[in-house]
Amino acid sequence: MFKRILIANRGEIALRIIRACKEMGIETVAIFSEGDRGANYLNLADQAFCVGGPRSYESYLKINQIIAAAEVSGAEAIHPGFGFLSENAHFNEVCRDCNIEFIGPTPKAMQALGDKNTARSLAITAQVPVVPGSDGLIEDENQAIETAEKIGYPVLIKATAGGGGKGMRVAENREVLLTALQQAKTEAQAAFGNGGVYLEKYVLNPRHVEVQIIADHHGNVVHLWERDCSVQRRHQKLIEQSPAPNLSEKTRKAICDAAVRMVRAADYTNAGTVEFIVDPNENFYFIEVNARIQVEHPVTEMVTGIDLIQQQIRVAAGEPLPFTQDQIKTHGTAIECRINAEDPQRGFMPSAGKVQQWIIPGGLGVRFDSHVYAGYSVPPYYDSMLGKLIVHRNTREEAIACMLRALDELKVEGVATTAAFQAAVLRTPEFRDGTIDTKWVEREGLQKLL
Ligand code: MV4
Repeated sequence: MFKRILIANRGEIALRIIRACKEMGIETVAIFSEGDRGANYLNLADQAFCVGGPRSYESYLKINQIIAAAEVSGAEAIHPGFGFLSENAHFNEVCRDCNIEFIGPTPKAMQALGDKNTARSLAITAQVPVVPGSDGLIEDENQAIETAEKIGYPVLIKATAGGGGKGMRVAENREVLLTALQQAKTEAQAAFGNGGVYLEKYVLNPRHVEVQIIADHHGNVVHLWERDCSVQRRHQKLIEQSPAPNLSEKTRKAICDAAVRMVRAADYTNAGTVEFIVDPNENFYFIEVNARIQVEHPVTEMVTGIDLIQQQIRVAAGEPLPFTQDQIKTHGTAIECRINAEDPQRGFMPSAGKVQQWIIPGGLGVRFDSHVYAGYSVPPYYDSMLGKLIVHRNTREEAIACMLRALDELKVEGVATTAAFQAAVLRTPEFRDGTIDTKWVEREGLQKLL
């Protein structure tokens, strides 16, 4: 087992990893930018190194600075968290070349799954359902037209180097297809240095259901059931929950088994999430694999009782998984609200500044993962998430009531937060009935909710 782990991240996920390490008796090395100097969570690490200026490209993305901190501190492994370098196969490779264990998949698996068309091909070989679409990348206009005619409009043009909603364009009909195709390729080339695109039939109003998996280096792959992340705005998830409401046991099991097949086909190890979309008839389709721990991992931790960060560390240290698939049961319902420093009354505009008052909720089944405290200044350089409010109760009704009470108990002065918006969503019959799809927030119009 590792004696010392460097955490190549900041904020609440850095604190989360510090907590996991402390319980395992592993020393922690934190890194921070000038924008995070003095943040309280840094005091919980055994060592902390400033790796550069406040902007991400000056610090949290500076591979040489991070590797230097790992070498100076004697860290044997690096946990990348999410965002930043967490899915950067080059960083993954540099760590391993420097004899530092990267807590995550191999560079090869990360690279393969980072290319969305390659991932789609892997899904097909693993007999995982994909959306009807092109057979590989679109090489010329005729192929695009023939494919679109075959699968039917509207079609989605997707950048193979994109993902997470980046590099996607809808083409409603033949007239707009070719211009949309050219625009998508140009944008992808500019944004990702790779203009490769593929086509898929556009599945209307899908739900977003993702499956948590973890795989060790001994051939064991297990799923930790699913999360529904359909309450989102412009690809920003706002509320996540497990189990997915309104999903038959049959489909639930089929999606989770498909996720395991996908991970095996990709020769993937450590924690990852296989993302699907589910249409109104419960047909589900593979979309992409997120080769990292995700923001919403606590939802799965609450219903399974498994500490995912600790399992990641054990897998990276070469240990076999301590459980088999039939030992992983879920209990109750968990719901997470991402509390962002954004103002829903002003188009979710980021609201940086000093947190004057910070009173967080408690009580049965309430968890709040956050690095924030009264007097903390929210830096404007990074994403706006202040923390995650997670509740876990025996039934979905109790979990909704508990989340509403907890959101009302949260008192933040000094920055605006999304809490009131999430409370409004939780009060709707659609949320209670589990009929919200990924377009609902935009369709409903935010103002109506507030
Ligand atoms: C789709 C889709 C509908 N049809 N693919 C791609 C990135 C991933 N995170 C979600 N993606 C989607 N892929 C097909 N063939 C719907 C989504 C999707 C989505 C698309 C646009 C805006 C918001 C969305 C939220 C969740 C899923």
